Amino acid sequence: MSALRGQVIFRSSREVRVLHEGQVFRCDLAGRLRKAGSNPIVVGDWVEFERNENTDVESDGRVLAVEERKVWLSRRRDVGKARELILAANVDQVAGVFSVKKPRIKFGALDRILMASEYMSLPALVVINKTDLGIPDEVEERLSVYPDLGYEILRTSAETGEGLDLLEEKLRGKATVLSGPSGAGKSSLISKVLGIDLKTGEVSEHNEKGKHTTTAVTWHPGAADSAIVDTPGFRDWALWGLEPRELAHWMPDLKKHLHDCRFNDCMHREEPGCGILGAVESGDLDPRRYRSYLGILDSVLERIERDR
Ligand SMILES: Nc1nc2c(ncn2[C@@H]2O[C@H](COP(=O)(O)OP(=O)(O)O)[C@@H](O)[C@H]2O)c(=O)[nH]1
Ligand SMILES: [Mg+2]
Ligand SMILES: [Zn+2]
Repeated sequence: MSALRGQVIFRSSREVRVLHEGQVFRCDLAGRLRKAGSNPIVVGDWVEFERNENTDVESDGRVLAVEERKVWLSRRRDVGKARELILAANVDQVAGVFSVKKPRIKFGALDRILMASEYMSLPALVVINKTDLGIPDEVEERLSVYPDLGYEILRTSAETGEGLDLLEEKLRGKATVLSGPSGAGKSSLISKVLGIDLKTGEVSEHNEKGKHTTTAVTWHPGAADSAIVDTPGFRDWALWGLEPRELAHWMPDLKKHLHDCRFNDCMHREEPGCGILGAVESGDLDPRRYRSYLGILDSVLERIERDR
């Protein structure tokens, strides 16, 4: 029996669901693919699988091999020892999804998601959801730097439908991975855009972070080769794989001034002749983005120290 080709749309410790010509096959993994190790098979991977001839077994088939990944979005795992968590592979773009309130947008997390996207050369956009709750001026002001950096901002409300047509247009024909804190409205937006009914979570008053309702990454196929990948929320979006010395390279507004630094190994903190510090002083660089860089640099260095 010949092998078939399909794409992983879901995986748990027990099974992998593979989409092949519009049909979903629940597959087991060949032994060597089940072995621990980091991210042997992730949502978005293209795989070779075979169907089970034997109808007595519960699964529909078995994954034999995983094709090489072209591109993927990673962050660092929230818990346990330092490990890469690949959110999704073989996507075309990233959308950082945040809400104005409940939970309130954290720009540090947004900047990290954008940096991880730059690192993988994936285009990224910013979705600000829950516009029905109003966007404070201070948030609008902070957001205003992003379009110039190449990140389009979409303002949506899954509640009232505002901005959903434009969101749908931006997602059409592409595979997009959504990442953002729990409760921002990722699953609600996907439900609305694709006309499906995903479980969404209530955000309790005392816990602005919201409940983790989406517990596994899921690839939702849409019309015409489009797909939206839902991912679980996070406590703290931590970067994976980016070298501390190169962090500024992944922030386009900082990168612009790198060639002005006197020293090659400048970390842009208080080194003399730093082009980035100079740009902050002359007003060519948004001081909040610079402070965000410093915060991210600190946390990356701190984690390296802790992992030692
Ligand atoms: N007011 C308001 N609430 C929303 C909106 N979108 C989602 N929610 C609510 O926010 C909560 C979290 O939504 P969910 O889609 O589960 O967020 P996720 O964790 O990012 O997937 C749910 O109670 C939703 O009903 C919105 O645009 N406006
Ligand atoms: Mg969700
Ligand atoms: Zn510098």
